[in-house]
Amino acid sequence: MSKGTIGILGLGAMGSAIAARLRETGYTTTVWNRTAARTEPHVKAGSNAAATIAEAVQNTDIAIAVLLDHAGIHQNLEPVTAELKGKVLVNLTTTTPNEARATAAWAAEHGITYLDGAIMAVPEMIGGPASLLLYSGDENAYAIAKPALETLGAAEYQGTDAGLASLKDMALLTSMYQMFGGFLQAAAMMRTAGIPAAQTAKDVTAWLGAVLPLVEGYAAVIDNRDYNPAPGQSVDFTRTAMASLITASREEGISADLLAPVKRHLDELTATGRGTADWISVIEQLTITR
Ligand code: FVH
Repeated sequence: MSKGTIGILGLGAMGSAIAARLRETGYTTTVWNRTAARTEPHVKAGSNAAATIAEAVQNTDIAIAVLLDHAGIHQNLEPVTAELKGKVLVNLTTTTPNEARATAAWAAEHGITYLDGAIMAVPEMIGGPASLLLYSGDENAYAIAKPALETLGAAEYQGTDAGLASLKDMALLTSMYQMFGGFLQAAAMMRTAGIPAAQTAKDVTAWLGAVLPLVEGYAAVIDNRDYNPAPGQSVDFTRTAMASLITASREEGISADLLAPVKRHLDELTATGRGTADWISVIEQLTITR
């Protein structure tokens, strides 16, 4: 027995994985894609294809949008506000927190029950144990869509501010890219001695695995904003260490551009008399006045 009809708007790699998973778990799916040919494999697998986005929305209880970006969302959904009125719209397109909030405000204006989402998974992971999706926005939308959304991966509701899922997504991706940047720096340094990246990958994985749990202690200090006297490594100590890393990179002919910003913040803390504070007080340098 069908559990309800879900419209999937956008059949790129991610939209296709979501449509397949919803079919597999017993949902009736209506699919729409700008390039209509992309609906064909889905129709063969049991989905209904809609010729227009309006038709896709009309025939669904819940519409899930998985387009490339925020601009595409508004370009395609604004003409179908009448069809979306009174329905649940889940937007899984990656956007910034403020873009998510803007879409939520637009949806509210048009009587659309809006939930924003962020996917912490690649298409192959959808429906698997490691798949995590973050949601924020209208609580009622979340309650209605939850059974379907839980088939895609673990579902975490962040709160009624529609920007929260995106904020967490962006924060986690930021930490990921900074970490991968660290690996690239390490691999570039080791390559100067003929050590292949495959070896450095193993070494970095072991090293980061050993030191990563330190962030929990850092978090306690940050939450108390209790940096002085330093419970851990001081600004002055870390500044010296960072200077060595920068010099070592440059001596091997490797740019230190990825390291320099942290050193600049440490320099500023020392220059303003905060050299004895814990080095993680760098976090206070990151807030810029808006
Ligand atoms: N793929 C991934 O690993 C990541 C994981 C984390 C979350 N992202 C986000 O998911 C959104 C969709 O990503 P995708 O992987 O499906 O992306 P593509 O395969 O490139 O497909 C893009 C779809 O968007 C359609 N599209 C693009 N621009 C427009 C537009 N102006 N109007 C209508 N549709 C548009 C495109 O249609 P077509 O090119 O086939 O006609 C595809 O359906 C994305 O936000 C990721 O950041 C995925």
